[in-house]
Amino acid sequence: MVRKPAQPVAGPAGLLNRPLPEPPEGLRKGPLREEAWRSPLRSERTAALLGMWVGIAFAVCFVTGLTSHLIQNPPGWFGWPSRPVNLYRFTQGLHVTSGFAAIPLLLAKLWTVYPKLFEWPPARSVLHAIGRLSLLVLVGATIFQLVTGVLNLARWYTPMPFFFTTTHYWTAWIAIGAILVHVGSKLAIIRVGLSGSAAEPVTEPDEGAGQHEAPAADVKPPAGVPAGALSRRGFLTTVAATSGVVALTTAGQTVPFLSAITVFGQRDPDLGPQGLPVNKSAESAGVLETAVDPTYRLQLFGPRPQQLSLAVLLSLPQQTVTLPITCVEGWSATAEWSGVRMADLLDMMGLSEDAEVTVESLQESGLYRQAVLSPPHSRDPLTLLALRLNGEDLHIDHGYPARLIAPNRPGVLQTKWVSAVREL
Ligand code: HEM
Ligand SMILES: Nc1nc2c(c(=O)[nH]1)N[C@H]1C(S)=C(S)[C@@H](COP(=O)(O)O)O[C@H]1N2
Ligand SMILES: [Mo]
Repeated sequence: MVRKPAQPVAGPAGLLNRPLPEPPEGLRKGPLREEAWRSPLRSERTAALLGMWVGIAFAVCFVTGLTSHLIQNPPGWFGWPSRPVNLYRFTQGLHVTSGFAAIPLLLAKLWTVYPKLFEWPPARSVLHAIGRLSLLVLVGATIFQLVTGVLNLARWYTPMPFFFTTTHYWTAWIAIGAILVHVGSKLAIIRVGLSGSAAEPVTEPDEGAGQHEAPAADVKPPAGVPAGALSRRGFLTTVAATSGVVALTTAGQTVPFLSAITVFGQRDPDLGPQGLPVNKSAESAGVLETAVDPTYRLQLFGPRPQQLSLAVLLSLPQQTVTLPITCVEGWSATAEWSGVRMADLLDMMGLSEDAEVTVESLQESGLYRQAVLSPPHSRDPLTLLALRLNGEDLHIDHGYPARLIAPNRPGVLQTKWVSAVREL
């Protein structure tokens, strides 16, 4: 394919655009040979279609992940409702499921485009070199998101010498930014690729849209490709099916009727004491003794401070609600909880309807030893200081003697082994 050299332009842009000297042809060996990559599966159409699928999966991950971030770190303008009770279960289940589904899509996309690593000449101009280097950010950030997400779900924290949530959050912005820049710079090729007319592998235009060559009309595999080899449609169908199977076998950790085929979900939603999984055990939280101490008192700090023993808590009006525990890691399970309405406790403390409190744990250290509870969750009649689970006293791993359970709220904010409720 003959390329027109870039037109020289004056000024700094001209410098960036100035053609670089061609490297010696003698270096064109192995993967750098002109005919090294000839699979007809690697067309612009496959690249564009796969790119679109990866883009959709990443967009879903970004929006749902950002939602989870905002719920946990709410700025003033952000409000998260307490109903429907399963909304966060849906958004975070979708986050993890679409993230897993993106893995085969991204791998296939990288496979279709990686011969570009061996593009000749490696850099036509400084601008071209910068453009190619920027792809490192795109590929690096997207792979990083999927790898750290999977490591976190597998609870394999050791290979991550950083705090997962913060790093995953900032890299999400880099990944989404890099995707947008990439889509913007490839818009012309994407349009042709998705229009369905680009039958032949076509080399991308050097600069801008206008000079794109008309795609060849007939699809003939290039010389050397055996007849009967995987067709483009077969390739795309295989990739889509793989992605679908991964999604279905991940979603079972949160969609009950799929739980029998869970492979990638890290939790069986039915497994654990009282039929509910446990993330942080009483032992690892260091509360094995304090949680069963008979001198336990729930401390209420507000206009009317008080201390309530477990017996007193059990003598207050008890409510029973059916609510899910929804871990940020994507698993969730519904259970029946009984205990004292949080609104009743806040009234006893003399707090107004719009008061905010922190719910604190006997656990002395750790990120999730306390959580802020604000309206609408604090006043929702479904929000309980739960004392019983599925008809039994709370198991110590589920937060005995008392734990917070509120509708439509991430698991990390459902404090176990509650020791105090404090006006903020
Ligand atoms: C296999 C793929 C993925 C998995 C398993 C995964 C898993 C997770 C998990 C477990 C969390 C909750 C962290 C916490 O609250 O402690 C999370 C949060 C998040 N994820 Fe992902 N993720 C994946 C892919 C992605 C992708 C592709 C993006 C965006 C491009 C993304 C963006 C986010 C964001 C913005 C958050 C919020 C972080 C925060 O709360 O500060 N994730 N993800
Ligand atoms: N005090 C305390 N409460 C906690 C945690 C914790 O680490 N410490 N982990 C939270 C997380 S991440 C989840 S998913 C839920 C799980 O509740 P379960 O163990 O009863 O299923 O508890 C939450 N409550
Ligand atoms: Mo969790």
